[in-house]
Amino acid sequence: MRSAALRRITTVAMAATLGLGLAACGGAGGAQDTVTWRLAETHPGDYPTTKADEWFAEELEKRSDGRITVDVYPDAQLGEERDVLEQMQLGSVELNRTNANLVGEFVDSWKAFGVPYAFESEEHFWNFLEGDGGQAKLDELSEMGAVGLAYYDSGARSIYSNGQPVEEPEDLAGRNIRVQPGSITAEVVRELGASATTMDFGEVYSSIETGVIDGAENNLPSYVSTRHYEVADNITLNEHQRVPEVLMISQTAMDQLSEEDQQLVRDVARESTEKQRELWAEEVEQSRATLEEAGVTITELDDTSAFEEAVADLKGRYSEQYAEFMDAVEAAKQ
Ligand code: GTR
Repeated sequence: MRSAALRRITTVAMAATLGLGLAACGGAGGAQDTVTWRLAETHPGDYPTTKADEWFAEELEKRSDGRITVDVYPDAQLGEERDVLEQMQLGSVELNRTNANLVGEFVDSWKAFGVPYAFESEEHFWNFLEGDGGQAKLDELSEMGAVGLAYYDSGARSIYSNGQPVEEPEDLAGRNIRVQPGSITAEVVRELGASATTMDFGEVYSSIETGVIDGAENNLPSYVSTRHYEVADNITLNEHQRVPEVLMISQTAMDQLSEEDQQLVRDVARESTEKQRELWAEEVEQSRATLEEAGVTITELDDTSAFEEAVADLKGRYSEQYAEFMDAVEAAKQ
């Protein structure tokens, strides 16, 4: 495992080097003839989000007759998600696929995605994302100089750890659970009864292995692809949050294109959602099979009410703070 400090230095150096290549060819002012962009992805090449990024890149290159080239950098090659969000603002990364929880540090209203048990089901979640509520959230990304292009599925997040299986919130007492930077999940985890440590994704495996933390929370595909199940072998499907993945582009990059090409970028991104959702559904099934084969304890709950009750006050507070979001979530129930 690379150390955090080393990773950061590598990231900065890489960003600086890549930054030199920023000036795309093309005429002075206005739309450029051709552009080459970088797309940052934290997951490995065979993960559903990465495959959707690749699909987006290939389709865009084809349909723009080569005017738009997107190079996908998987495996956090351009840095951890939080660092990439900063690099986007500095102009050294053009496109980014990130999890909505991370965005909260840059656009406060995006913390709303972390409200626990906001969505009743996958159907409700997608109804929201594909409706006016979802579009309004994408529009809010202008606050960080970005254009929201599309959502990808990320299922529901659940808690995993080593030690005895967790059947009720009380069982979480004394466990230290890693959460993503920028989100309200630390508070959610604390209300559930555990302690919480904020940490970059790439540091989680070694931190569980060395006992710095006891576990983390995520969806099944991430739990499997990171191999966290090797060091934290029980997961409880308490599903405290449904947090989408988002594909975004910096406004500066978008402004390099003609109106038509901007529309093409939007269209192809939207279409890539369909692709990603298909891949996602397959991946969830495969992940489950991998976990069962590995002997991981998957604790299914008859209902999540004990967990929901534990976070009810917090949910009430944040629902008031993000009332507009929660109204749109409510409206998406039909
Ligand atoms: C995953 C998400 C990643 C990353 C990760 C994390 O579900 O796809 O982008 O945010 O969670 O927990 O850091």
